[in-house]
Amino acid sequence: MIVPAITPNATYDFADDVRAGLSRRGQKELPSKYLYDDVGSALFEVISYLPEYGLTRADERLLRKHADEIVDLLGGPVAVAELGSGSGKKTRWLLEALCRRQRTSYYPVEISRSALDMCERELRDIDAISIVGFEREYLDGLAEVAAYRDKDRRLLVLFLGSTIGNFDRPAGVKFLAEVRRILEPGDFLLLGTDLEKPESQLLSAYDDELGVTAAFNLNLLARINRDLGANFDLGQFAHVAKINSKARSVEMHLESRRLQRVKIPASRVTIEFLESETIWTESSHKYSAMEMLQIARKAGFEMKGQWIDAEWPFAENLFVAV
Ligand code: AVJ
Repeated sequence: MIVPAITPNATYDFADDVRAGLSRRGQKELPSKYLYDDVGSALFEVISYLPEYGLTRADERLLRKHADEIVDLLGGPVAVAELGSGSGKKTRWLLEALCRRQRTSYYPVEISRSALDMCERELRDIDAISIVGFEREYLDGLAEVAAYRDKDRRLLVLFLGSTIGNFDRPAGVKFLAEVRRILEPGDFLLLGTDLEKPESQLLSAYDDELGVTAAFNLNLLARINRDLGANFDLGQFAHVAKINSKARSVEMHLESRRLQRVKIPASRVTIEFLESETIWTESSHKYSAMEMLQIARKAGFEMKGQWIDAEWPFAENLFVAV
């Protein structure tokens, strides 16, 4: 079952956000959430299989290996809400471990309808599960789940795949504090965070040999062409991955290969790009295992457990709301 989006025409927000991001003086930028239309979500799925990009596989290995231990730490029945379910593939391990003990409700919260459909198809065969998907922004969806919560069950919120890394550090803490405000003391947050690693490894993870990440990034311009009637010439933009050492992040940009003008009718603007000027499309922040303790505390949680993958530095952090 899926609770559909309330806003029937999200195209207007997209047009406004594109105008705002590309009209900025200084660094042009586009919100990374728009990378995930149907094409973008499918391309990200491919990225997760690339040898250079170990993040998703590390996340899944940890969940598979430690599912029972994580469930033990919860100490009783929970309802599960997941922010950004994606395909639902890696969540299976945790849901199976929970459902072996008792009937469990699973509420994926996703802005992508196709991702919700995919995740429902992927997981509906699990015994003793009931799935209700919410086609919502993360915090709106979570607030809705919380409003209908069963008072004698804790809520377990999943925020996997290091999606938190798309926020800069202060905004990440603020987001987690907002999650915390929707929760009750004793509720849980399982947070996946990609850990710091050598620059060369990060650069190949975000600029792979096959060019899938380049396609994923360029698809944002293709999407603006499709949805907003723009005339971006994709051959005139190059995918670039850069390390930001100060922010401890990897950034993706789209770099204009020459001076050019692009018309975006639905946003009612024409944008000029200088040669080599970039559009900043995403940041992926990298963390130290230790700093997750402070992040938990700043956001109103306490660290209950942490698991780290040996092959690809990545941490699964179990927080409890205080
Ligand atoms: C899904 C946001 C975690 O930042 O690593 C993959 C997205 N971008 N390759 C990430 C992404 C380029 C990914 N997240």
